Amino acid sequence: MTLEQFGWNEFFAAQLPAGAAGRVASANHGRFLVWTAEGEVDASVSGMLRQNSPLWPAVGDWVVLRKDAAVIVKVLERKTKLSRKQPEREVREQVLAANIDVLFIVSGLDRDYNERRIERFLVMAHESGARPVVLLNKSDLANELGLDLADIVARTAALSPGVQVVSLSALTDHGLDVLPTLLAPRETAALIGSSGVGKSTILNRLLGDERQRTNAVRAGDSRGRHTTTSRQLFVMPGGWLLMDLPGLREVQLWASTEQVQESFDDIVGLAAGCRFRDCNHAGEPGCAVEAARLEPGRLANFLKMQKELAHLERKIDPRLAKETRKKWNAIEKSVRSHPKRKG
Ligand SMILES: Nc1nc2c(ncn2[C@@H]2O[C@H](COP(=O)(O)OP(=O)(O)OP(=O)(O)O)[C@@H](O)[C@H]2O)c(=O)[nH]1
Ligand SMILES: [Mg+2]
Ligand SMILES: [Zn+2]
Repeated sequence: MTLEQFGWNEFFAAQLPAGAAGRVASANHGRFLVWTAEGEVDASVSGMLRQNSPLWPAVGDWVVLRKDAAVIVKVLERKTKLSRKQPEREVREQVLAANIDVLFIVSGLDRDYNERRIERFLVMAHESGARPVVLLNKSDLANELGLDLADIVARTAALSPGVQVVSLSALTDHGLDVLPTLLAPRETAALIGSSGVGKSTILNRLLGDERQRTNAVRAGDSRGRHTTTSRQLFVMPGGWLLMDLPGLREVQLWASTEQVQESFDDIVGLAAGCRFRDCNHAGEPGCAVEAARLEPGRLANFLKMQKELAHLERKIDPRLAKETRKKWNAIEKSVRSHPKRKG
């Protein structure tokens, strides 16, 4: 194999004109499987890197190995990185995957389908720098569930400007052949979504091999059983790369408030017409956003993510804390008083 077959390109070559690099294909308790031109290496991380956690390798990273030793000494600058706030830690970024060109946000068309969760994944994708594509899997169940596929695809596409939505079935292979066409040769994609949506099944079908374990969802609520437990990269037929990820239980964002605005350009566009420039769209007079009568869940989710990220920004920069506290208290009060929609 050549490094190009693992996704090596000018972006990385510019950082490392000479020398041997490899790509992290999987990680397991501080051990990293690294693909090099000479073969797979089971590598550890140098003491220097160990002390400098921002440089900790993630799956998908390009790394430099010590000469004649299976030790990672350097992580190359990332083209993109998929991050979330580390659960249970106040302010720590967790890089889930590096150097992803296309992010497949997978949702099941069964009871997993949740527009608010898709909106959240879309913010995460936009922040990452990868191109998001939403995959609505299990289309074979549409009839049984009484779903109008075209309608649900259109509704999903309306969640974010320009985002592509593909309905497919990993069970019948319907729509699967579209996926490879969404990438240029040697590009890398990753599959994210909740447990049980069929990420590993999609990977297996595209690979033509049952390489990843899969598991039936619970009958009552379509929830998965967290079958995949580690992130892993695969070379696909046709020369692209695909990463399988464990189902995400919770997605706490690691992004900026601006990033939320980029994902909700309808709300930002409407906000230009609000009477007050600093309108919170939460009961102020002359609010164009509220007047537009968007789906209430969408506005509430926008405000919720803005609030969450403003909180994160304040934690990172305590000087912001005082300024914004008042504003968000007002929003919270108003959002709470909005009737919640079921779904
Ligand atoms: N009906 C139907 N079932 C599917 C489809 N794709 C996957 N499944 C089933 O959904 C269940 C969960 O699939 P997995 O591939 O294990 O899901 P996953 O997203 O990898 O789950 P985690 O690894 O737990 O995150 C399995 O029983 C699959 O057979 C599909 O298109 N239609
Ligand atoms: Mg899986
Ligand atoms: Zn407003």
